[in-house]
Amino acid sequence: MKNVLITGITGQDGSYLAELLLSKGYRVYGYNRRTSSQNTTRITHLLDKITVLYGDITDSFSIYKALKTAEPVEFYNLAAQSFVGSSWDLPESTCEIDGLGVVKCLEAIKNYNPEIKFYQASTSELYGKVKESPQNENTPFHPRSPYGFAKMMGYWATVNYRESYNMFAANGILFNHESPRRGIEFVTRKISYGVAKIKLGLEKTITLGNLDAKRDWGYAPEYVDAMWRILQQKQAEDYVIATGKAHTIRDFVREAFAAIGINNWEQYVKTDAKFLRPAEVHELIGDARKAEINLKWKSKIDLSELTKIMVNADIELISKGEHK
Ligand code: NAP
Ligand code: G4F
Repeated sequence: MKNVLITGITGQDGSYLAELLLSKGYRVYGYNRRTSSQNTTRITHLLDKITVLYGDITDSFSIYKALKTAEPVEFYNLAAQSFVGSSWDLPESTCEIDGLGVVKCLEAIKNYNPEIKFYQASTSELYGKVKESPQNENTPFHPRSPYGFAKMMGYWATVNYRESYNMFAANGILFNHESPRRGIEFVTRKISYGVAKIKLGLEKTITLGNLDAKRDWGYAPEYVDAMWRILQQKQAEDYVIATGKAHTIRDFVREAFAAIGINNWEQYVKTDAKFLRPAEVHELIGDARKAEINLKWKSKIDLSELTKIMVNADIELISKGEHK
């Protein structure tokens, strides 16, 4: 049986990746930071199948200890302060976690066992003010937020440890991917949750920021499969993972309301400048042809299906009286 270590196990992707790797027969170790109240809601159903180790990727020794306990063959670094919006309020800690934290993981692996394969959760936010469309593995970066420039350090650290020490270290440059497990502060979940509340008569409107931004949205369970495939290759390489289709926030809102049979969605949506960002990433669209050829990976769920999945899940959640 192969052992695997996942940082960010309590997050959206960590929970889906843990399910996938358990189904493939891995022994899963998750790395979870200490919080004052329990934050394991996304992995409650997995707690008797995985081992949770306490640690924080800003704390090198805790990473080293986790390696010693888990003895992983694969290490997926999904831990991050992942909300772009908060990164302007938390620029230093975002850099500590999303930038330096990656260096700490790589150093720990290099010193403990450089044979461990390393996956870094890189992001389309690296492209920021885009230099070409669609974006592929060779498109130059221009990050537009503390989150973006912190992740840029993580990206280049991964490339450099691969080139300098011949380690199997690879970046997945993932475009936005969503699910019913998405954090409530991200725009897709904010919309699906808001639409579900409107459907159930609990709310009258949703208040959003920039409706014109475009994103390439996929379905998270498909994207964690791409992560695994990246680490199964003969050679460590970086991959763009995306659907190849971009839609505006307005399109997402329209589809989400259509899922509950409402066409005149405009009367339910307000905008407020407090949700605008100091610098916006206006349009992201990925070219995942390299992944399609080498990894045999392609996204299947389109925007209309994605919004239905998310809105229906939120209707069920709220109806059962459960929290976001
Ligand atoms: P998420 O739901 O916000 O999960 C982030 C995880 O990181 C949580 O488990 C969180 O723990 C953990 N974490 C935060 N700070 C930590 C620290 N100092 N030490 C240890 N763990 C820490 O994010 P996600 O959507 O699953 O994304 C997973 C990764 O992919 C992130 O690195 C994100 O930046 C990247 N990414 C995401 C997308 C996307 O569209 N979802 C696209 C590209 C890249 P708590 O539960 O304690 O907060
Ligand atoms: O849902 P978002 O907050 O996601 P964003 O900024 O694209 O970042 C996500 O995807 C990245 C991959 O590209 C990940 F690396 C990152 O970790 C995260 O998962 O915002 C999407 C867009 C933005 O243009 C934002 O300005 O939606 C716009 N928006 C409009 N109204 C809003 C709102 N975003 C949020 N969060 N809340 C709003 O009310």
